[in-house]
Amino acid sequence: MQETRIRVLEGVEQGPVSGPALADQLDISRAAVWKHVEALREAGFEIPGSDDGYKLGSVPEFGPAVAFGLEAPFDVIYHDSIDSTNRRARELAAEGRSNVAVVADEQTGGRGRLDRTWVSPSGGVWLSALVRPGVPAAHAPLYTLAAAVATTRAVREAGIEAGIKWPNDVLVDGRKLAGILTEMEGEADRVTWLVVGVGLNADVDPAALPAADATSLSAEGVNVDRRVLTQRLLEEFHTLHESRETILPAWREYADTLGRSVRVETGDRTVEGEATDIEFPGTLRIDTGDGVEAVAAGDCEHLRPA
Ligand code: BT5
Repeated sequence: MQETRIRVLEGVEQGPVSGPALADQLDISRAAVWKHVEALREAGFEIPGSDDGYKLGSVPEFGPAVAFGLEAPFDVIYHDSIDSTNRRARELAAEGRSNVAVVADEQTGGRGRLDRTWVSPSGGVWLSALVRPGVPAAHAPLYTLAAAVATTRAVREAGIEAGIKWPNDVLVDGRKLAGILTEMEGEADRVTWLVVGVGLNADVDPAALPAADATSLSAEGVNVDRRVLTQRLLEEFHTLHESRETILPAWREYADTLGRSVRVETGDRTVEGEATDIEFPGTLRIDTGDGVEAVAAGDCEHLRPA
């Protein structure tokens, strides 16, 4: 949402405020105030006008309203429907943008890792954060972990005991609630841009999802305000991004994988054993019984508890 429009919203939130007073306050014309108020009403904000002026009523549950009240420095670009928020964020990266969050209600071409399909019906939180962290490319996995921690915290605040499966899944009782896809461009010693995509099944019917073990917030019995959820997720992600040393300890705290018996397929080998720890920048340590193996990436299956 445009900067001035957000300031108009903040103004009417403090209301009632008259059009002329708001125009003075924001140093814009009265006609411009009126135009912004009309556009906001069209976007679903309730802004009744009375003799005392404008006053903010209800705020839409999702949509462009995600930008309103967000306490993190992301420009929010919202789409009712888009092929893939990660694809759009990559495009914005190529245009030189940074600190952007692309958010959608529905994706028609959502992607998982290794070009798998990510099913993204209307009602989800499908978002991609574009950042330029200025770290070596090898550190990129840390941002996947940060997104998993941010998602877990936002979901826990909504009342659901989610945990993290290494490296990129947020689970509720073993069922997949969210997945993360991190993409980047850069040279070995420096990431140019990083796009962290989060797919969170919010108000989605699990019957519409492909995996038998998928779940959603609504299926877990929680009716969330997707705007607040998205904001909390972005705020937590920003905080972790600013203080990287806190990412691994937080991840350990929420990890569902540590202490479990796991099987990890890396593409060229399979490693089975007990997951004992995670180390920078996101490597899983697995005790196979014959020694400890460090696995940087792969698909992880939780076997029985260790
Ligand atoms: C992931 O891949 O889990 C990463 C998902 C990232 C999606 C976000 S949405 C916003 C942004 N824009 C994009 O286009 N993508 C990102 P992976 O670990 O490879 O898991 C993919 C597998 O999860 C699929 O093969 C299915 O089995 C399963 N799956 C597909 N859609 C699902 C859903 N909505 N919920 C749970 N599981 C799903």
